[in-house]
This record gives sequence, C-alpha cells and structure tokens, in this order.
Amino acid sequence: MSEKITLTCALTGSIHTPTMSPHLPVTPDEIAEQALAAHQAGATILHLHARDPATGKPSAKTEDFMRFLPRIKQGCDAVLNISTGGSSQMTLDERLAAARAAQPEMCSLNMGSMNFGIFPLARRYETWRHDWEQPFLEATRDVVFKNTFGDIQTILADLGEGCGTRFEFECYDVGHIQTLAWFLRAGHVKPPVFVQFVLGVLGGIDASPESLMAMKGTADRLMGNAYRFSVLAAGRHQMPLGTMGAIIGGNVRVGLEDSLTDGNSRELARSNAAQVGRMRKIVETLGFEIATPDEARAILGLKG
Ligand code: KMH
Ligand code: ZN
Repeated sequence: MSEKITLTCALTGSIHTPTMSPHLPVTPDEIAEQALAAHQAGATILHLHARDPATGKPSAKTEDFMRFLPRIKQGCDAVLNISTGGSSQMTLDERLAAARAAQPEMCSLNMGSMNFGIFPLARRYETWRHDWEQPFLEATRDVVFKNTFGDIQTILADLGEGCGTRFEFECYDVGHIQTLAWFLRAGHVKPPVFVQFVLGVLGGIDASPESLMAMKGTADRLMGNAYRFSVLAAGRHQMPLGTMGAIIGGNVRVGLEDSLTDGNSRELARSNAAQVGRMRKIVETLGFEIATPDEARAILGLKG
C-alpha cells in the first residue's frame, strides 16, 4: 500500500488579480470561507497568502493575514502553510513578517532566484477592476524573484531553527533541487524534506510530463529517500500533471493561486473547493487515499 496523499490547496497567491476571476478569494471573509470549504472538500494543507481587503492587491502585512488566520485555525485542523514567497515585488523582510509573527507549522521556502514572468497576463484583459492590476503584472518584466543562499539561510534559521516551522520547498527548476540537496547534505535541512515541484512558471521549467520526470529523477538521485514530493502545475496543466504526480508516487497541490480554471478547460473554477473536490475524486478513483492533517503531520514530521 502506498503512502497516503497529501492534498494542498493554495487559495489565492499573488499572481491572479480580481479582474481575472470573480471566484478568486481576496477579502478576509472570502479567504476564510474558501479555506474552510477547501478543507471540507479534502485539502490537508492550506497554503496562504494575504490580500489588501479593500483592493485585493497582494499584501505582506501581518494584520491582513490575521484577519483570516485565527478563523481558519478555529474552524478546522488543516495544516496551515504561510507563504514566505509573497510576491516578487516584496522585500524579504516584508515576505517574512507574518510567518515570524504566526510561527506556523509550515511555510513555503523558495529555493532560488529567478525571473518570475506573469506579465503576459497583463495583455489578456481590456478593462481592469482596479488600477493596480495591470502595472503590478507588467512590473514582473524587470523584477527578479530574489531568493539568494543568504535569504534561504535566513528563513531556515528564523523560522526553522527559531520556531520549529517546517517547509514546502518550492523548486521551479532542477537547479533548485540541487540547492536543496546541498542544504540537506550540509545539515541545514532535516528529512523528510517536502519538495514542491513547480511546473509552468515563465522563467522556470515548463509544465510537461518530461519535465516532471526530470525533476523527480534529479531529486531521487540527489536526495534518495530523504524526501517526499508534491506537484504544482500552473494553469490548465494543473489537473493532468497533478494526477501524474500522484501516479508516480507524489502528493498534489491545487487551488486558485496556481490555476483559475476548472480541469483543463477554459471554464473558470467556481471555488478552491471545486478544484480540491475534482482532484480528490481523481486520486480516489485511481485507488489512492487522501491523508488527514494528522497523518500528514506524521508523514512530514510537523510540530503540530
Ligand atoms: N505561486 C507559486 C507558483 C510561495 O508562495 O512561496 C509558488 C508559491 C510561492 O506558492
Ligand atoms: Zn504561494
């Protein structure tokens, strides 16, 4: 019997903007309600970013996280995972503020600097609900998503050693896996290492079966059985490559942060819970079981 599957739901992120989907949760009520519904639908881990409640713009403010975090914590026992990636337009200190305050059991940790090109989305819409949206997207033409070795060490020290937080290690290319394996060999990261293979971000590896196998092959070679992986594929690749991830022994991440559409169609997903429910149905039909939050805590060595 294979290990149970951990299903992560990434609720809102900092890529998609309110114009792109009326279903993207941006107010504290929407984020809390969709998080609880996603958990009800089967999500084990909830990956969280904050938004400015008035405009829906990605926010790094601790107070914006605190508008929904306590409600989610009270309402369910899902593993709460706070982003330390924020957006490429935030400083490292801004990105870390909420996680330093909340000291959650899990945070994301991005394993390398890169171009993070979401600017093509800026041309897809003729009118925008908010003035900030198009310039925010366009700015990524000339911004580096900065995650230096020093930044990674700061996050490991402050949140890992300092707070007992464990990580969703976001790897957008094979070189990021090499960096992670180096931190593992150096003893700065302890197994089991939870790696998120991120496929399909412009600036990172593409979303294809071949690239997923290249990521897994590299991780197998460099980290052996010291790691578990999950698959996040952007846009319409979300469901097919997530399914492939489960079939080849991994876990899966879905959610409106990564794709606004339903399945691999052009229809907008009605909610995060709809994507979670769809992925749950797929993996259960294939004979896999979804881990409960406590089972995931045991598998991933979380502090609980
Ligand atoms: N937006 C995803 C491609 C983070 O929050 O640290 C990756 C992500 C990064 O979730
Ligand atoms: Zn994120």
